[in-house]
Amino acid sequence: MAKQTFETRKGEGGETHQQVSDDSTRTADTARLTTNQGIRITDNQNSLKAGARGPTLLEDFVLREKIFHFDHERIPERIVHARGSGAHGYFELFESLADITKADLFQRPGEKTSLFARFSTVAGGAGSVDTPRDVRGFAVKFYTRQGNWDLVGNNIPVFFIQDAMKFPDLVHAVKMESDRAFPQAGSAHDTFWDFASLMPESTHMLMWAMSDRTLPRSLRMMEGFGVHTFRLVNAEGKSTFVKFHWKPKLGIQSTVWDEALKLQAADNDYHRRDLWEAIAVGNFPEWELGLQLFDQAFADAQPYDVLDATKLIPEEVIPVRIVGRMVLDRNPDNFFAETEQVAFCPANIVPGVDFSNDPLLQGRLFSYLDTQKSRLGTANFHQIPINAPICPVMNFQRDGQMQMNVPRGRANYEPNSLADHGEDGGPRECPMTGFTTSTGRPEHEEEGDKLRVRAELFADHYSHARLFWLSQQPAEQAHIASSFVFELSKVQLAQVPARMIANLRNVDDDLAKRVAEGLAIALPDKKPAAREPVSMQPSPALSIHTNMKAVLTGRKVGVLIADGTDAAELKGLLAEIEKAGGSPFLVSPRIGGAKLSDGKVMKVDGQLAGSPSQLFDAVAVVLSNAAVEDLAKQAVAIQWVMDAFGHLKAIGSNEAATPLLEKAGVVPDAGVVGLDTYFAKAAASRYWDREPRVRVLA
Ligand code: HDE
Repeated sequence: MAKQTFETRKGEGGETHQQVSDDSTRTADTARLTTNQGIRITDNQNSLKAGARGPTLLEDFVLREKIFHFDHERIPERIVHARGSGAHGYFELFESLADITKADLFQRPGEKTSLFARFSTVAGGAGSVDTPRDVRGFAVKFYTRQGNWDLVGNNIPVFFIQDAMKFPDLVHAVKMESDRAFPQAGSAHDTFWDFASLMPESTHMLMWAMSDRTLPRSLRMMEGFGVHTFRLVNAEGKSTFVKFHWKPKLGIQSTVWDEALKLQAADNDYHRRDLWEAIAVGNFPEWELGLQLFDQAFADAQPYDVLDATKLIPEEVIPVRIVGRMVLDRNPDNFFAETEQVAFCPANIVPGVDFSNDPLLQGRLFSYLDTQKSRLGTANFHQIPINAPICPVMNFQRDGQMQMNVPRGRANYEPNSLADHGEDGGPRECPMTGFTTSTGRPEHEEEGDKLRVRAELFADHYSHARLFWLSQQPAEQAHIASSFVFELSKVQLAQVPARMIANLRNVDDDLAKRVAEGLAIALPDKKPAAREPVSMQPSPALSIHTNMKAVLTGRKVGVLIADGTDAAELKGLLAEIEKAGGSPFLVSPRIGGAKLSDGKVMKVDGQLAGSPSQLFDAVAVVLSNAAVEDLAKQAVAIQWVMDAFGHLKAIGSNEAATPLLEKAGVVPDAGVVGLDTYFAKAAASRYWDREPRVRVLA
């Protein structure tokens, strides 16, 4: 960065002025403060007044412009997905998909396409916390040579509702209640469960929402899904149905509920910081793109409708074919200009990809364009750098607020014959390479009366919810049942919990009983199902625990040290953690560091009181006898170890630390280890077997 050339002086009232020297040859133009009109500013500390103590003058255009711009800094936040974090990166293709799609980005193996990805919570406002129980948005904008393609998905492969008609109701119900404006960012309240319990089609999604999927450990450790069935279309016009999947390279991982709650206190920006820091140090987050491909015959043979966004296709039935990877390798330069102004739109699609008739998707095709106009204020939002395609944008659309282009000539219509006179006649239709809508089924099969109805198979509300439940490990099932209990315990409308449990009896009676017992209410009668559920083979791919990777890569280990910590022991431990791909984070009672056994002061990354163990994937306690005597009396140190144990993390410690572990109630198990080389291996896992010993679950 260029060296700043300014001098500091005090003004008449003692205020600080940082001023460039008068010597214009020494100071670059860009180092000089100006108004938005480019007028250089002499004083950025004082408004223009009539006399030193007189009233401020309306004439002060510098002040007025500065405050005017500031007053308008905020734009309407997104009605859903308001809180998000984004990053730049690229997509790299592994194999040519020319046989199934003509989309340019899927043609040449090894080719990279730049992209911008944004992850978000759904219900909370832009300033809400990162770790509520909530679905996460997973939106990717590919800047392809054929224009922008937006894959605007979630971290859950299904959705709450089947028809776009119900989206405003769903969102009104889940967001803060309209009279009291709380809760800010969670679904554990009356209106959400009132609505959900009256909408049996939401049951499958509720199972996911109540699972640990909604408590991701990191944005880098969650899966992404396109949710709807889309189509890929090849050069011959042949179309294949597709479901899009993103698989995280670090594996899928979640936190436990108590940990997620405490993370809200520990760091409101937990996910945002984690993503930013990983990219900043070069640990680039990565996902593989996978496709589930199937044809009309497969679709017709299923007991569910592939156009119903509350259903999924088990990976064991149609395997996910990995075709490329997404790497996020650059943080935004400016949060507002990029992450806030990025305008995703499922209707942004390129030749070779096409929509299906999913009625939820069809509604989305309208909504996003409309919402961007209200958020960004102009029909020219596509010209903002983060939204601008990298290929030429050529058409006869003109004018509008904030028009950035200066089109030349008279050709703002076609057909025209201006070229006959040597004028630029503008662009023309391109039937060979332009976007063509796939015809799908033969026309006679698609035709029908105009009907406001749901398709028959959409009435199966429970088969997939049951499939999900039966595909979970026992610990995961206990988490789901307990989340239902927690959320419904916050509901004050007396009729709602029983109505919800009556629905759950269609999923699994054991689940329904556990929730009823957890709430201490009588088991209600089963709600009659609109269509009898069918049984499906459990799908292990749906379980987080089955698919977690026991690796330390991308994970953080909190290491508690204090004065007197053995220098050699600490050095060995840090080396082991780093060798295993983890990042050690040193914590001590004082941020200045700890004086180790060799007399040297070790700088640390965090103060004990400000770095609770929720922030780490595993912890190590390396103390001296003298230090442990003091720490074993301090609630903050005891809580640090106790929470790590309660959150089922590995705890490594040296012998001197034992009194602190005992005070924290740590009981030996496979995750409680010494500081030898085994610690790094132990730190890569969570200890689910410990859970019944630390909390009662439903
Ligand atoms: Fe969205 N959704 N949505 N949604 N959605 C928005 O667009 C909408 C749905 C999703 O990081 C809004 O720019 C309707 C499903 C993501 O900027 C809005 C329906 C899925 C994001 C909107 C749905 C999503 C949004 C709000 C039902 C998963 C954030 C602000 C028909 C496949 C994108 C905005 C970002 C954002 C409408 C349902 C994902 C209002 C009408 C299903 C990831 O246009």
